[in-house]
Amino acid sequence: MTHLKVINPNTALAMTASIGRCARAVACPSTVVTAVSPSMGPESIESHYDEALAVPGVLAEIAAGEREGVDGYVIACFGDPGLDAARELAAGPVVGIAEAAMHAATLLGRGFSVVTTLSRTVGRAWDLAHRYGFAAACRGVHACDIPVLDLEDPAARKTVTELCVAAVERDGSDAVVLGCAGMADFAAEVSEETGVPVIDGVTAATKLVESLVTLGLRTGKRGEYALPRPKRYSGLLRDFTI
Ligand code: 5HY
Repeated sequence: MTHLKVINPNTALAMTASIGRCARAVACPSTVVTAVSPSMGPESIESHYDEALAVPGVLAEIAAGEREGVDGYVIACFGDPGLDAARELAAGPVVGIAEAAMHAATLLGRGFSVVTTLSRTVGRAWDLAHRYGFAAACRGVHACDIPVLDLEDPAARKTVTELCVAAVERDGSDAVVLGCAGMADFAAEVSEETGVPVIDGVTAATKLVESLVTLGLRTGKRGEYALPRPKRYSGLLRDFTI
């Protein structure tokens, strides 16, 4: 039995439930998926400030997972908040949904388009494309300008789908990456309309982490991702003392 923990770094429980359903839908029968939101953090992540304040909650869930014997983790927010710090803390593999989706997209074509939420998050998506080595493959990042928590509105699906169709035309891309965990269950519909593979990071990351665990592969602990040196943290962060 493999135990995966899918962490939605925002505190929107309806979104966490939807993320959990999507992850369980693709996980192996022998895999147990726990989907959680931290007890602290922003209700949605749409800025650098939100992202920074989401990280302590992510790390608290990783620390709890280490006590629970979790085998692998998914960070289910397209900014991949706290990914490096989470990798330092966790023994097992940790994968962010942006990272997983971009990896998958480059296995399915030469170029991909990203469709994300607010325009102000476009820069972050490009940062991650560069960080992960996919800047050349990323043909464009497009914002639908729908706030994260409004993606539940049925009209949002139509808007996102139309933007994906336009992005593929404009970018000449072979695949689409959905730029928010709140779009996790849009993929099949959007793929129908665009005629290209559409990658949702939640399911891509779930299968990637599950595969790494099955292969017995874990984060390298010899250098950068070794457990942080013990030290005191003060104030609101005193409980993060290692
Ligand atoms: C996400 N925010 O996947 C990101 C999407 C974004 O709360 N979950 C969020 O807009 O960056």
